[in-house]
Amino acid sequence: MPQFTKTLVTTALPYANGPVHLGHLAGVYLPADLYVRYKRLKGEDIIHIGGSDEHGVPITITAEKEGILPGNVVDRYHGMNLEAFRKCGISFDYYGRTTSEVHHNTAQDFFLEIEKKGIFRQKNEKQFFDRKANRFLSDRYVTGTCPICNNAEANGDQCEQCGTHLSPLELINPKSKLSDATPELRDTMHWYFPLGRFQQQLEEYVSSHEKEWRSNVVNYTRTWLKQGLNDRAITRDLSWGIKVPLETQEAVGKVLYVWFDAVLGYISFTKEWSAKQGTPDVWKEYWQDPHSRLVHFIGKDNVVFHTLMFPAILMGWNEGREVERYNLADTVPASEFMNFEGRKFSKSRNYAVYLGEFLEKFPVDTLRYSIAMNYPENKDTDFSWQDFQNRTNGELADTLGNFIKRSVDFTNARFDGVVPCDSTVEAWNTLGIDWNDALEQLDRAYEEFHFRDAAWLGMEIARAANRFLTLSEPWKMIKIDREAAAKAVALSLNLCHALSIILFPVIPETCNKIYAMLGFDGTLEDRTVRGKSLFAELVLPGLKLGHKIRETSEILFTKIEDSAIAPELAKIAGLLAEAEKRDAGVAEALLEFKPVISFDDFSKIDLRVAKVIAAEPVKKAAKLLKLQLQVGSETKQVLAGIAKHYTAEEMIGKNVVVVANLAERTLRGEVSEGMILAVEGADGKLFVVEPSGDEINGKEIQ
Ligand code: B3M
Ligand code: ZN
Repeated sequence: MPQFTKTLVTTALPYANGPVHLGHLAGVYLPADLYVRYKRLKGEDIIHIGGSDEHGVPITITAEKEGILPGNVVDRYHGMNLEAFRKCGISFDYYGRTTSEVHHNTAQDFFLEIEKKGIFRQKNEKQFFDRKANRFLSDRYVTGTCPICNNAEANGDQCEQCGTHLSPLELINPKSKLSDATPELRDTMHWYFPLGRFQQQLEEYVSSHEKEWRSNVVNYTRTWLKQGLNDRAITRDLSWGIKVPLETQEAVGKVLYVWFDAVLGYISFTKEWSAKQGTPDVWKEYWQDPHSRLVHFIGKDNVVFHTLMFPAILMGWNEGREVERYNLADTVPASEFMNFEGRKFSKSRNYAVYLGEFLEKFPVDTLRYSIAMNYPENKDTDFSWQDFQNRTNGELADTLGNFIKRSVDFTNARFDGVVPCDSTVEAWNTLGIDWNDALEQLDRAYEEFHFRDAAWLGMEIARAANRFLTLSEPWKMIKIDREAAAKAVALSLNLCHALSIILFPVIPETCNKIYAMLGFDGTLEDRTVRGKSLFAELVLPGLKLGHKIRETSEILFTKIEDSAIAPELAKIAGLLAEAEKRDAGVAEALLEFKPVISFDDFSKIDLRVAKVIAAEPVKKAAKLLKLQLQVGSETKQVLAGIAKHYTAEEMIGKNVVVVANLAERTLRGEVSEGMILAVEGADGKLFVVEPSGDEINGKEIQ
């Protein structure tokens, strides 16, 4: 691996339209903080840049829902999230906002540079316009009936019920969310970024980095590359956002698409950090010096924006430039998701634990530790209150806390609070762990983003230390062999010191307490100096004969009683009961029959028995299967939203019932000439209606 002199770490910018929860912390901010704190301990030059994503439709929709201005929404949640991160000990070097002037200028500069080179394409397209509100409607502002599953409240970009990605033009009975009016189609012009123009460069970029990337990151990225990259609209008709910086008529009312601006926030915020330090040009060393390393921490849902879009935007800027060329990401450690008590976090259903709320009840390091031990590195993991309680009581309190307190108290009681002798390297090896090997493993765990391993290895050392103290029994030994007891105490105190450094990335507040109990002034942060590795010093005992520790100890972790967890468990039970009621409500609602129709209306529907003779998945539509049906002497192609319930192979040979005279529609560029009948069973599973018998093919249902 090449030697990097500097590292720039960025963390995904959370939308400032709601409070951050445990899932966000687990996937992005805590792992980044562990990495950054560890590298700082090693004396490396590393900065952590983050901030709020304050533009885009998520913000304006929240504002409209609450009847306030978008500016008020972002002010509220930016402040709230910044405070939550501070309480969680996420040590950002800078936490910016995309509404800042520096950011607006940066994003507009990028737009102009790429526009000047003629890279963007302009396209006229039809878009819904709300006459009452006098506004073009971007995807999320249109709602209507899903053409796949008939959900009457599908969004213009996606149907939440069946998950299909949609365009507003595909919705049946489209309505404006602003006024409820039926919108009309009008021509509008948008700027497109031609991702396909960078296909080859991106392939080369990915090929040269993927060895270092996690398989989920490679898979998402490769899937996109394989499908061929398309033009992406990078402007929107919205009033909230960064104005398209052109004076032309076409630019009126247009803002940059939020993803185009958000990723550039990483650059803007590094500039702001740099200015705040009083060195306005230093940001360039992190972005433009090829020896600096760039690492994006994100969740798995943001992968392609960071491995394809953002690099392509930077390639657009770099094209034809000799100077001020930007670095592309070296690695993108994207996490899987952390669930909560077996279910996905859901902001909209309030099924979440928000950070601020959590920290009012439990100490920050219990949270950091428990999340680090459940880091969703390569599969989804689960946070449960039971696991949280077990880890806090068994590992933090009984193992670590107990070991530190016993060591400090015994030294004060029997050795006047002084390290009674020097400890030797040989003594470390009596612990039953190979010390050098353990340190190397820890280093690898952090450097390769295996944070669960890192936290676990740290606790293993605490376990070994605790075991050592228990077995060597210096409180008994001192009566017969004071020297042997002194050795055990010296080693224990040195282990306390080593643990304070080893566990510092995971539980910094606690480690500073340990450090203070060992008699040091200031914090471990104060001891971190660029160019000097505290971690490397751990190969030797750090506390010498005569070192004076503090006279008082403290209990590092109090045990969490069942009674403290009980209200949390009750709350979950309540939320789950509510969800069940809601689901039952849906079932009841279905029994409210639709309005009566005449016999003539019914007889217009031509229902036929058909046989599936071929079936295949549909590109970019995970829910759809493309079926070829034999209906008597005719064949029909039907797109059915059943791919989550049946494989293509399972469908072949089945008899189905098809609405044979339904008007043709085009979905995902494919024609669908009918619909097949299916019914939803428990848990949302679909069952297609399957009449049996070969002789009935093509027959009408009556
Ligand atoms: N705000 C999406 C999200 O919160 C988006 C991330 C931007 S990172 C530049 O998932
Ligand atoms: Zn749907």
